[in-house]
Amino acid sequence: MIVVLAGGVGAARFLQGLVQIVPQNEITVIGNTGDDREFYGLHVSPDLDIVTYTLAGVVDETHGWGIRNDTYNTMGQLTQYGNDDWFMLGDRDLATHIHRTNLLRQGKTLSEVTDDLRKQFSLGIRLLPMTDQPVATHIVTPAGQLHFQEYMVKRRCVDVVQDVLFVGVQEAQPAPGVLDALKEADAILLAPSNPIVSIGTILAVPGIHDALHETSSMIVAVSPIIGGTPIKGPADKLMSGLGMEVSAVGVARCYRDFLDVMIIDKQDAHLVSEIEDLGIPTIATNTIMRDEESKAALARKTLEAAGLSF
Ligand code: FO1
Repeated sequence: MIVVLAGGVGAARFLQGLVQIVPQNEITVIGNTGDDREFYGLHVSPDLDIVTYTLAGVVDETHGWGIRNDTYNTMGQLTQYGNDDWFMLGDRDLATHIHRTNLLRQGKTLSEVTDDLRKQFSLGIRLLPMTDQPVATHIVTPAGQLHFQEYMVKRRCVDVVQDVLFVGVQEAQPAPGVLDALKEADAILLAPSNPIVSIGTILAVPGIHDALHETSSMIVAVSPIIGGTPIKGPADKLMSGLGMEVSAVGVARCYRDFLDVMIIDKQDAHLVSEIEDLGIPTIATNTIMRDEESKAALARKTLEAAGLSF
């Protein structure tokens, strides 16, 4: 079994490569739920949905989230009633959130609902939320403590980042299957996702970091930072706000106490020796996932780095 720790868009694209090489029933994805938030009383799980929609081939590729060719009639009506429109939920996407919320209110866990949605989209992978308990990523800024979606989507990352908090994480437990998956994996891959608010959130769930430290599986990470800039999202602002170096070296430092191999982009080949000085063997290759071929090539390289061949 290949286990992938995943955030949103970068992880979903990486997984599109992985499923070209590894049968879906040999892949377990552990997804970040720190971005989850209620909108209009509905439970929205952006990172789980991005993975599901992308692998199902229905994602809106221009955004990286939501459903392709969705309409926004409900949103339009809601704004006429005076509601906020900073978080755009398409009509078909809303059906996912209504369905999820309905099942949660009936007493199902987020793991059960996520599995139901995975089946609805005919995916063969196993998709586990990092936890079934509520955890919310908050960004501490001079303007106050903001939910991650408020910081990123509503305020477009303009606020200075002073700290990042995972509210509720101390009371959270890994979702059923998460620790066993990490223990029994043939390889554990950290997708090119934000090391603070995607992978970092997963690592903050009590027990997960220790499981990575203790597992005998090879652990390989792909840097989401290329040439000092994230491919997508605010990783640079979050890392610099927390006093970290915004580079593949900074990413490697986040994972240094359990990582076996680091994959960085070939543009950052000059950083290989610096990362290897941390005790982490490092491979420089193309990590820009432009098309299906480059996604598959990156997945293959990552599996090879874990000592696996398919
Ligand atoms: N991101 C935006 O920048 N603007 C949006 O209006 C927006 C809506 C949205 C709706 C559903 C969903 O699952 C994701 C959505 N996202 C939106 C993306 C999302 O907030 C972030 O990309 C993730 O949280 C980070 O992985």
